[in-house]
Amino acid sequence: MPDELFEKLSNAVVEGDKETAVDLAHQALEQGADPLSCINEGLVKGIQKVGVLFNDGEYYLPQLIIGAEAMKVAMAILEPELDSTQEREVIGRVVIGTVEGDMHEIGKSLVGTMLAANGFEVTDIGVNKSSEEFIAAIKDADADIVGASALLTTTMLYQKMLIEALEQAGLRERVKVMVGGAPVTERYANEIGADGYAEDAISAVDLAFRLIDPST
Ligand code: B1M
Repeated sequence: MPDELFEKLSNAVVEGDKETAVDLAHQALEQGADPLSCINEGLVKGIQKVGVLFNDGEYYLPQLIIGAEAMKVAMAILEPELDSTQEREVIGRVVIGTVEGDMHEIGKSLVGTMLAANGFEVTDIGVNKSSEEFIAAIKDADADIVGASALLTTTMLYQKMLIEALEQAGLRERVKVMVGGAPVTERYANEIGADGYAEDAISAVDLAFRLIDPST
């Protein structure tokens, strides 16, 4: 029975079916299923499959978004039920946000959700965040990685300013910086001294793994 339930949860994410994902998460808890296994064997498998389909060109952004959303709503039901003794192994702590002056949140949230789905502890500080707000969150979360998203050519500059602010705050050695967003390029990331650039949410997860452990 649990195997069947896990498969259904996985399928709900693959199909981006939020309603079914929510129903199944409730059903799982009612039936006494282990919430951690529901996440790892159901939702994570589903979002990984979505990632593969996206990489293979069978899925496009909309499917990636609705898959991540279906995962997010089911996670919101299952996560509070996890015993403190069975917390998932945390790969690393990430603070993510959209930079100052920029209200675009969809891509940033998708990256955050995908990182969380892959075992990172993610603090999403939202949009239009100043360097000071990023820095306060990095300190609060004791973050290993900070992710700055920018969707406007006019706000990309704030990714550079964040790196400068981290240097001034003496945090640059302690925290890896990853940047992304539609106008951002690998070249720009190198120019401003970021540790990495990711084009999309799937490569952001790969990058985060590499930033935590360069041998992966
Ligand atoms: Co705006 N907008 N927008 N917008 N908007 C763009 C970005 C634009 C390209 C549209 C256009 O003109 N073709 C253009 C920017 C032009 C430029 O600067 N070169 C633009 C503009 C001009 C504006 C306004 C100035 C419009 C106006 O008011 N005159 C205004 C600015 C407001 C502000 O921020 N101050 C504005 C407002 C808005 C809305 C609020 C209406 C809305 C955002 C709603 C929301 O987020 N809640 C909006 C939208 C929806 C878009 C488009 C249409 C779609 C953006 C999106 O969500 N894409 C966008 C056009 C486009 O991108 N084609 C556009 C889907 C999302 C999944 O992709 O965000 O790229 P994306 O994220 C990807 C990758 O980039 C990457 O992974 C994600 C997933 O694969 N990624 C990262 C993103 N962040 C990452 C971080 C990482 C790693 C990877 O590490 C940390």
